[in-house]
Amino acid sequence: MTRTVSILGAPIQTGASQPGCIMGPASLRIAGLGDILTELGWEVNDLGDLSIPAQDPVPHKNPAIHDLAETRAWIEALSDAAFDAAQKHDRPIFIGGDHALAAGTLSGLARHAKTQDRPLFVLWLDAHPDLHTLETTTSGNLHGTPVAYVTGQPDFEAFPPLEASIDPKNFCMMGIRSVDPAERERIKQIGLEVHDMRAIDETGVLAPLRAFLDRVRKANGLLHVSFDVDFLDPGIAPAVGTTVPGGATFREAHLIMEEVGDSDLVTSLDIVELNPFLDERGRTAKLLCDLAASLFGRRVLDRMTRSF
Ligand code: EXY
Ligand code: MN
Ligand code: MN
Ligand code: MN
Repeated sequence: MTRTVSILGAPIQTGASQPGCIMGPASLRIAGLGDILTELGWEVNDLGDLSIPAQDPVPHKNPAIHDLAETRAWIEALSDAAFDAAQKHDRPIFIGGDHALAAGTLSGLARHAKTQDRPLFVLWLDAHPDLHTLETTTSGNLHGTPVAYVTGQPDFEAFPPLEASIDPKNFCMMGIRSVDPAERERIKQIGLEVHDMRAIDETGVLAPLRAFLDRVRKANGLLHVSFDVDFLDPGIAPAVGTTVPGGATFREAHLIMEEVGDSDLVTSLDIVELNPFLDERGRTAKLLCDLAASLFGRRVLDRMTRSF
């Protein structure tokens, strides 16, 4: 039976300080995301882009003066859209747009998981833990806050009330290498599993990833992968506004996507923070599509046979 994918664009950019993520969904479509998944045998339902109210061209530096009514509106709309997509398709893919969009996708997916009576697990691939509350953030950039929001941390009265939160212990973070003091405190306080780049240098990605996948399997969990472009080393993925040196290599990233793909546990994906304004002839967008193909079934040998 053909398995179904849906693609929903969330052209959000007010969460980031460098404008341009609004063009991310278009860039990923031009790079051929839908066609690559169709070639792999998936039935692809492109749901278009969420219509987002007019956005501030440049975010305020302090959420207290943000017009959070706009933000609240699109978080609610995206949460509903993510819930519907998860109800109707095997694997919804949400393409951004900056990482603030995860406040919408993860809250909707958490509601979906509740209807299935299954826990939701999250593999967070990012240079940053995105664990600020609206009180602790110093930049005011909302893309640094989604994990705090969906795990039910305090001070999010300006965001939609959560109908279902995600247990922090169901997160596995990989690639972390830029953490603010308030985030470091909260990681300890809530017991978030974080494999920073030093840990990955020492153990490689497979051992911690396999242990996490075993937990998901044993719990009969749903698994969401939230892929932030800045997880990758800027040398191979320059098109992101928050680059941090020393990121994941091409093969580390593909190995993670191939291993998660082999587990057949993944039920949804975010691809976020692509900023085409900073890209080089679509190079980063094409790499992201290549990585999505590894998550959805393409293996290295396919490349060899494909290249003849
Ligand atoms: N922690 C810093 C801040 O809160 O502004 C940097 C956040 C970058 C967030 C990007 C999406 O991952
Ligand atoms: Mn504003
Ligand atoms: Mn992020
Ligand atoms: Mn990041």
